[in-house]
Amino acid sequence: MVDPDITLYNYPLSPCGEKVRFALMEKGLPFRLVDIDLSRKANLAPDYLRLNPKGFVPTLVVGNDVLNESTVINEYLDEVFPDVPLKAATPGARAEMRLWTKLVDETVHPAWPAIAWPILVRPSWLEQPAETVAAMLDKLPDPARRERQRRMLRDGVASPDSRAALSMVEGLCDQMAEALADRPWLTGDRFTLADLALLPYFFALDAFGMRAVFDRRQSLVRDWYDRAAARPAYRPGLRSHFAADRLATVARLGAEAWAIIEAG
Ligand SMILES: N[C@@H](CCC(=O)N[C@@H](CS)C(=O)NCC(=O)O)C(=O)O
Repeated sequence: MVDPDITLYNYPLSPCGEKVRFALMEKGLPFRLVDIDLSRKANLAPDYLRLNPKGFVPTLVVGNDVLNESTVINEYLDEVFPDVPLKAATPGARAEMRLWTKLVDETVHPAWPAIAWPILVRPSWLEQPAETVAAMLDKLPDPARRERQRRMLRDGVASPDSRAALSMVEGLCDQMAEALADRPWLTGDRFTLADLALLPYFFALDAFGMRAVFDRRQSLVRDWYDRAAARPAYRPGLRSHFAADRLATVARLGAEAWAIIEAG
């Protein structure tokens, strides 16, 4: 078979983009990776907005198909490239799988920027002139998103948004532990789009030096994460797919954020 023509527009450590990248790796599909630098708002450049009108990563281009929305993209990938299946085996388990991906889309991801943004983006914004930052904020089309970024720029992880997001992660861990009580993966014996949807958030917490958030809370979630990160698709380990200097930077920034969180 001729290799499919696949391009992923992503920003390293952005969970939605990584979710799609991990799915491509699980399926052993070759792809080109284009970095969209969110810290410089490259996602709002007119050429990129033509691919993704909401100005989000990821975008996946497969031949003539231009795809947005990570959950939709992963379902598409599983349909078009079914050789390594990533959907649960039975209708009941597939329904469960979709409840997890729905939870990620509706609850986990909307809260997530309050943890990640202060670490991944805020430091570089603080180094820029106030007018440049104001202009970047003004470009954001959604007023609620714009106001949250303003709050997080001012307060970092001390913002109420960040505290609420960490409680959300704790509740999520409890829910996952319930599901994992009698099985290795969230919907059964097979690693599915449900596990894939959550893995990037846990990887990011690990990369930020914050895995205590789930390690301390639920050993079943800790073991799930270690099992997932060691899957053959990511050999020699999930970390090896991220630039070492980027990981070192986020670990340093994460440690500073964690000290503020722990001080409460
Ligand atoms: N529902 C979308 C959400 C995508 C999304 O929120 N992407 C974030 C990165 S994880 C983004 O591009 N943010 C741009 C910004 O904050 O300006 C999906 O699942 O693809």
